[in-house]
Amino acid sequence: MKRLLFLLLIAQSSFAQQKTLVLWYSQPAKDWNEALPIGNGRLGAMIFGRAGDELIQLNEQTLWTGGPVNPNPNPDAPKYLQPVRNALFKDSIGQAIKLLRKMQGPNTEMYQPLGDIILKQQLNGEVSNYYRDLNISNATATTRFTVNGVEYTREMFSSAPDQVIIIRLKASQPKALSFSVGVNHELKFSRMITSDNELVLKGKARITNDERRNPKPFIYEDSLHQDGMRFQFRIKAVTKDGVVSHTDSILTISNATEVLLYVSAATSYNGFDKYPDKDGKDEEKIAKQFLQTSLKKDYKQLLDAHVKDYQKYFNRVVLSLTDKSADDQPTDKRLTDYRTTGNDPGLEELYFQFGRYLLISSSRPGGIPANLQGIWNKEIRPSWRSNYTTNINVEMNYWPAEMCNLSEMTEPLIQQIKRWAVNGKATAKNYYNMRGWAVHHNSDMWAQTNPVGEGGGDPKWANWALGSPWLSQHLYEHYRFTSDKKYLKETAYPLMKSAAEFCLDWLVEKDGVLITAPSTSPENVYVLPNGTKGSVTIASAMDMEIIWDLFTNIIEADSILNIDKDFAALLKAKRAKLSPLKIGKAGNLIEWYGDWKDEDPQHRHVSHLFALHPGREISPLLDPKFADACRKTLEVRGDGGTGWSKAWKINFWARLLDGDHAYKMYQQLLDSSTMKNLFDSHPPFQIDGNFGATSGIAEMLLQSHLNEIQLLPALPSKWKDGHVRGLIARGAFEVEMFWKDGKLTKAFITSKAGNICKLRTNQNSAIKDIKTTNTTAQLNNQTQYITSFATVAGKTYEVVIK
Ligand code: FUC
Repeated sequence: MKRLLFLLLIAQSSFAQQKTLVLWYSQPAKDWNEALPIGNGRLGAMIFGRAGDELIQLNEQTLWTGGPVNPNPNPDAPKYLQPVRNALFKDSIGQAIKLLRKMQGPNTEMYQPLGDIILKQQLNGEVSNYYRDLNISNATATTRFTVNGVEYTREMFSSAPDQVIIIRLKASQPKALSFSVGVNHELKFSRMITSDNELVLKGKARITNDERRNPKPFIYEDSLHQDGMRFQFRIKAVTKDGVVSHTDSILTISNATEVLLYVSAATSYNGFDKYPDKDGKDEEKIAKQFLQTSLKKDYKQLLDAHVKDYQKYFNRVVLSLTDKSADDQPTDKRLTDYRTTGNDPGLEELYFQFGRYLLISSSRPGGIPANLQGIWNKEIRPSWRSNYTTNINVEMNYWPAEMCNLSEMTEPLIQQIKRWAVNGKATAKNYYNMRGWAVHHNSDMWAQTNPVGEGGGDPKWANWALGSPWLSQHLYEHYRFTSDKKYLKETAYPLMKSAAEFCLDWLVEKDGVLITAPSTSPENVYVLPNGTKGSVTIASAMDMEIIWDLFTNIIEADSILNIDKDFAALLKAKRAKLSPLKIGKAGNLIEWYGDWKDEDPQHRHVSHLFALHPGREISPLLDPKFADACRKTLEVRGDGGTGWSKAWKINFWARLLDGDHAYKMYQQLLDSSTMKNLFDSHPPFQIDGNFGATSGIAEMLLQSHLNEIQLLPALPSKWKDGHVRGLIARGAFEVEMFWKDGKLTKAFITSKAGNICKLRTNQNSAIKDIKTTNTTAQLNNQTQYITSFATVAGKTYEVVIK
């Protein structure tokens, strides 16, 4: 039996270098799913890397159709709530669905592309030595090729400090570079060259995306209300030795050795409650300003500032699963090989870090949250509007943020939650005559909160009403990871309390327990014993679990803040009365109010396992009975599903402490739900799966949801030796771990807030022989914890294991 010796030492962690992590290809992108994404949170681009006819597709995060929401689009809605409940209590499911449709409102708006840049380069000969990459260690993309003995190089990045996209084109021989720059868009736009030789594209988003009511031609203006969002981007070419000329809408650069293209962009977005046209910002002024300021800097200054800014975030986490990476092979080949060999730990590291890259590139403080596609979308009618789906997808986007040391990137979500709380208060009042704030399953940049569907949506998604308690989990998690009490008191708590007020009003008592009605288990369908199929019911397990989670977080928050004893006591009483979780005949966790069958037993949503992840109500360490029921549920659900579904299953299995099954799900994701550019595929591209997988990998290595730090809780046997640095545990601890032959060999814990540290390793059977040299360390429970000890903020503690 291994003896574990815990030494409380103040020690320096070994600062292993970040690896150079690169996605690279030996041919240009054939389509968008092979193009490579760059972004600074606000400005994104997909780079195709074509030699003679380059396409760079642009996005700006705030370019959406529509404008501020109508807070009361369906004044009749409240009158249907009681009849819906009556119908549900009588098992008249069809009637309940009919009535629920009458409680729906407008659909959300859509995220829009900013436009295209087309670079046409004169190439007098065959292209050879072709190479393109995305280096996620410094967030730059390069395309390189040779024609007639001249090597051409294009480097691109999207700078957060300077708020511009920079493209540098170079030739290896003097004056061998000649190309034109054009722009294009599918929406209404104009293009021009200014007197300063700036190429400008100006456009307008549609005022409504409602294709049924407003078929083509698109509606850009609405004389009664408002006009659509204005947008523009501007391109300036700077060259020392080339000649810049132009037609009326194309820039031409001739005989240059090196050219810098500065690209700036802005929209008139001025906040979720301002009309984007009449009350909009002066997008021209903003775009010009970004351009003018960056034009004062040369390439090196811009690049240095960009890399420094990016690496400040990216380099915080290092993951090493192998010394030998197959990075001499192109990424698409590695992916194909992986599908047959199942063996490329370097690719597994790359994909994990790619999720962190995508979050840094699509969610920056001051912006709005990463949407269904982050910030990368080329369609004017994107799938699912490229909006926010709150019954899993937008939350999944933010699962890795805190654990993977990108806490700042949650700021856009927290700000958006404040907006949801504003609109959601109107929705709770106007739709249900209830307190607090309500968010339904679909939303957008304008923070829409009403049930969507326009009377025709299926209530199994459209009428799901528990967005506010789920989103509130992120408010509290931000506190749990940072220990920022001021934030908890001033920002999180009031929003959480208001969400709880909605839940209190939403709950109804039936047969001595508190239930929800209407209720769905997104977006699944049950089959009653008599064969009746339905999606709407009462008290789905997920509803109960989400409400349990919020109430528990508030009770815990109150024990920290000590400001709201009565409310905490009320929630304790209500929590005790919530319709309980049940285990079914097949040993599974029951999804519905009754032990009913699923129409599709392999349905992609596994909503009723919310309590296992991202919740904390069920754990093998708390009650193996319920954990076993979750395992059974997952076995029946199977290992398939869409990209995000597989990603969620990595997290579930990790929380069940089954590293090998978690790893199996990771392999499945790379096998069948990953595109050549490593974007997650639903299909089509959905970024949630990328983020969910990054979170799942972190959960395999470190867990802390039970207010203790579990080191390597679900390490797969395949990852025999490894090292990870920079993961964050709740309680504000930064963790570094080394392992060999599947056993933890050493760890460093840096305390950021001076909290008590409780530790558990993955060899949890052998905790008999604890020795500690530190007198303040206290052993809580020999069979449960290795140890628990007081820490000092800013100090690093070394865990020595013999
Ligand atoms: C939910 C999921 C779908 C898709 C959509 C964006 O409705 O059920 O699979 O991910 O969100």
